[in-house]
Amino acid sequence: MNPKQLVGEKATEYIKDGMIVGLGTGSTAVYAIQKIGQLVKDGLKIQAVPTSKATEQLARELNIPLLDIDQVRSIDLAIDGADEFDPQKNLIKGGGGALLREKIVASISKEFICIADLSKSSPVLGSYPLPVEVTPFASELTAYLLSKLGCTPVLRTVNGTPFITDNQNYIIDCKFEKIEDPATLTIKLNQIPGVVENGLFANMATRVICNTPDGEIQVI
Ligand code: ABF
Repeated sequence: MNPKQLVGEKATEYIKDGMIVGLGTGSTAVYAIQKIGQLVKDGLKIQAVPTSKATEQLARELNIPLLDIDQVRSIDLAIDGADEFDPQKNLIKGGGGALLREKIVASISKEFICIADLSKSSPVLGSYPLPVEVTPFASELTAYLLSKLGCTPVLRTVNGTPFITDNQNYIIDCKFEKIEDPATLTIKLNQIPGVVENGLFANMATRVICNTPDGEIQVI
C-alpha cells in the first residue's frame, strides 16, 4: 500500500457514527475520502463538509451525505493533507489552492488530523513555498507588501494566467528561507489588507499521521 493510502485510510479509524466530518483536499485526502465512501456504504452514519469543489464532487460520487458549511457551527473531526509539517505539528497547506476553505473547516473542528507522507516532514517549515490567498484587486501591491515580510512572492499561474481559487481569488506562493515562528508570521500575513488567508496552520493539527521509512504508521 502506498504511503498516502496508508495514512489516509488510517485516519478514518478515528471516525465514529453520528460525527460531522471535514473532508480535506489533495491526493492523500482522496484516499481517506474513498475509504469513508466505503464505510458509508457499509452503514457508517456521518455527515461531511467538503473543503473544495473537487472534494465535494468526489464525495457526491461516493454518496457521502454532505452539509453546507453554513449549516454547521462545529465539526467533530477534520481529515486533511499538508504540503509540509514540522515536529510541533505546524503545517504549510495550500499547494492545491484550497487553503481558505480548509482553514475555515479546521478552525471549527474539535479534532483535526493531518495526513501526510514522510516526504512532507521538515525540522523547520519553509522548504515549501507558503501559499497565500489574495484578492485579485491590488495583487501586485499585496505581493510587494508580502515581500517586506522577508519572502520571495510569486503569483501562481496556470498556462500563463493567474490560478483562480474556488473563492475567485488569486494565490501568491511566498518562499521564505525558514519559518521559525509560524504563529507570529500568520498574524503578520493576515494584517496585510489584500491577504484573504494564508497556508500556515499553526497549532491547529491535533495529530499528524505519517508513514515511517519502513512503511509503518507513526502518529505525531
Ligand atoms: C491539501 O493537501 C492542501 O492543503 C495541500 O496542498 C495538499 C497536499 O496534497 P497531497 O496530499 O496531494 O500531497 O490539504
